[in-house]
Amino acid sequence: MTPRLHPSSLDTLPAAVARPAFDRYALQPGIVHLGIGAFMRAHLAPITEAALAAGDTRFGIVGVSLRQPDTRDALAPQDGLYTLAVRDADEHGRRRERLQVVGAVLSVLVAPEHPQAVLDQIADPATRIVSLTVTEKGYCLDPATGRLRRDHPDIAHDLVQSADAVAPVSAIGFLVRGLAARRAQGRGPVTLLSLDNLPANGHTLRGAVLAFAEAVDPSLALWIDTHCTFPCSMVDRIVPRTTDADRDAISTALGLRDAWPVLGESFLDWAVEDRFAAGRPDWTLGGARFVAAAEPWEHLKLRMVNGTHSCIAYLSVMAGWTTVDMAITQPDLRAFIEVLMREEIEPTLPDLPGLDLAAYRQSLLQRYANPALAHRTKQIAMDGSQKLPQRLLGTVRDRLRDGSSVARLGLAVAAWLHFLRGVDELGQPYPIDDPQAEALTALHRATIGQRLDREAVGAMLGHAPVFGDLAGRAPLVDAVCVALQSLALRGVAGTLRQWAESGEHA
Ligand code: CS2
Repeated sequence: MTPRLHPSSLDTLPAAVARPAFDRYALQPGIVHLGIGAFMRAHLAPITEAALAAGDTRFGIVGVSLRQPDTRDALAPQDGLYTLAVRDADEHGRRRERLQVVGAVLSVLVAPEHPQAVLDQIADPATRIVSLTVTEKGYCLDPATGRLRRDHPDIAHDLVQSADAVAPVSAIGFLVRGLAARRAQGRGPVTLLSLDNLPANGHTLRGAVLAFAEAVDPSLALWIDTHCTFPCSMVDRIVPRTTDADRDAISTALGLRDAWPVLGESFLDWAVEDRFAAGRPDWTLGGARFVAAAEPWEHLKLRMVNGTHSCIAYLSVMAGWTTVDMAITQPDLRAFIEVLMREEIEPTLPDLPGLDLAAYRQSLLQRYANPALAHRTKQIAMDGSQKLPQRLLGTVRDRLRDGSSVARLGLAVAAWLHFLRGVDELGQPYPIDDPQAEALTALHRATIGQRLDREAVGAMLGHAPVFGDLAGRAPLVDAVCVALQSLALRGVAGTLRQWAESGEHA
């Protein structure tokens, strides 16, 4: 049997595999990370690794899983070690892979099993940063307004907990209860760092944390506001879900069994505001950038990368294109996405001195075409209700404000609505993986599932938790209605063909 990846087996790795270049046992646990999934393990951890390798021992990472024990179960026998496989393709489409064993993660806590251990870790004097990748829905916000939903079941549960019997379930609940313990124990300041795809993610996190704290104890909210910082940041790296075939192939390449390696493209951009209450690693050593304001970069990335990603995902799931690279090799889809960026998204972007948007657009199309990633379109399609507002609807709002066309954005929104019918164009059913799935499916069935007219589309767009003030905006209703009718009549490929033939791509 292949031996397990473990600190004691590192010497047997092939020479080409990078490995921790520091004494892991000398590290302090300076970062507590909530939501230790593949995304974080493919950016924050390897970027921090570079600073640890340069001799900063303050920032070992304690990961927290808020729900499942699976990451802990995979990583504990490996003493926290795992492999990052950075995958690209050469000009012939052949996969190129660089393997790195990452040692920055010291341990993984499973919150439902040991909630007190998570709170203690947040309160620990060694903790300087609490970071989060809990996905959009993990913040329990109203997607349309970005405010904390006090009626969200997890938040409602965490708010009624009494101080002496605390077992929160939400990320916000853990943060605030952990900070309360920090204050009670007289510990110092700490930085709360969101790494999720949310607009102004630091401000959004701050708003949610303070709203929760205010409801528990206004003096705690004041303490948090005085002792904590919430830098905004933008992270960009495509991280497809690891498959069993990836596990096997990477384990074979290592000569050691890794139960949960992670994958990523070679592209990596992390722009983070330099506002840290208790120090931070020199993340520039791992390729990060410190910026005065991350918001313009978030704007760029959410609209260009995530907006087009979601558009590709919904069209592709319907058409049966299973991966992003497969989708983007369809000439009509590629042309549509390119023009969507150029004509409807880019004009809404803030000024980013030094950024060549045309080059950014081309490099993005190239990243999507990376065949070594095999990024599943269904993975991106999940949680649309939480993603659409910041990815597509902000762009729609900006364009409607100055009377510009939203025809292509309308097709992107229509693609999501079309996808909500739960069956692709080949007749294959699929589940809608979305916290609002039930309400959305019911609304779909009662409206556009019956007939595709302006009234039905208007009713669908009246779903306030997603569309907010866009409900009833005639130009959007019109654009979505035309696009939905075309998708129903011609299908995805036929609709994209028509766009191409109409000459609008010129
Ligand atoms: C994707 C993102 O799954 C999704 O919704 O759009 O995870 C995307 O791959 C990353 O944000 C890229 O930086």
